[in-house]
Amino acid sequence: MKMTFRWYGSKADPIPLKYIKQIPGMTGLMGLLDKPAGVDWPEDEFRALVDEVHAAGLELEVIESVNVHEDIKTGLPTRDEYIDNYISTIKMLARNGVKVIIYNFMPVFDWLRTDLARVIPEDGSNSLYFDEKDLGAMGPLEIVRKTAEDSKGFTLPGWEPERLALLEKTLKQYEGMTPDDLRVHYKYFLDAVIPVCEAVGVRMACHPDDPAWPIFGLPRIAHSIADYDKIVALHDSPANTVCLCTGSLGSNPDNDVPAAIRHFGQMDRIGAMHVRNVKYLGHHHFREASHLSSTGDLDMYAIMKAIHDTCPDTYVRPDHGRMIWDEVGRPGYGLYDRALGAAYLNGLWEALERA
Ligand SMILES: [Mn+2]
Repeated sequence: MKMTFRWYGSKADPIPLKYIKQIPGMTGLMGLLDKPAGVDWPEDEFRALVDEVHAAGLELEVIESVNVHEDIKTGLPTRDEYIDNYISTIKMLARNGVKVIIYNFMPVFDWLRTDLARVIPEDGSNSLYFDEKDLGAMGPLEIVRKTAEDSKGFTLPGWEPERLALLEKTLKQYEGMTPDDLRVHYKYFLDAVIPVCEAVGVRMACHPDDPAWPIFGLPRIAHSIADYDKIVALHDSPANTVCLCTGSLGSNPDNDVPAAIRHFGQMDRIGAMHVRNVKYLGHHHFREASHLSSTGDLDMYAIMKAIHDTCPDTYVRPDHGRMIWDEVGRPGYGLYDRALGAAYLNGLWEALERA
């Protein structure tokens, strides 16, 4: 297991790399470049990021948010140009030491919350929160406006302004599209990129829908074991893998998260893990909890044991944390609670190693 940390780059992230390096057991980052979907990432810019990360004594083997352009997801004729750019980016990342690319194939919204800073009554910290009842009154355009207002000035992954500017047009393109239609477009994409990944030694890892059920009538195809069975079958290859995010899949109590890890771990189809805990508050109603099992509803020991038993060499990062100790930062991506989460997960791992 390689313990890693998401980092937005020195211009966009208030957390210095040396703080991340000081978290015990931290080996590297799940990094990203803030680029619009569809562009071919510039190598000089990426190389500079790699050099900066290496200079801090950390690795950069996992990259997140190489976003898939909506024209690919909706199957437009213009998709081939964007797929060519994606392939060029895969090759560039591989040349610069990247082993895993985390992405998603979600229409329009890659994650959704109704409150980015809901106070947790027990201790006064706050975390990301979702209640479908609150969403009921809001359409997609209103939730976008609210999320932007609540983001404290930070850009949020999946909520990039250029993507959202086209929201109305994009939503129209999905009208009438079924999950099967979306999978046809997905297969076209995978058939193009996975052979390239095999050739250059990179694994694609698909992040689940978050929350793990359909929203706004959009087709969503990555929120259960059955969904992922279909995804890995679209193009059967060790390079076509799952980014198993326990908090995203676990937002739906119907998903048995440790069983999902075992299932895809045994198949060698887990490219990376996001590990966090969720507290259920009702139907389609939850908040994010600290990583400690007893503060939420996921069994974090069972999750780490499933990783230990079936995919012990994978990359793990503590996913979203709460905001604690009056930290001001990007919702979900503060330093303190994620550092506590990493320490706790590393503690579980040490116990599993010694048992
Ligand atoms: Mn995640």
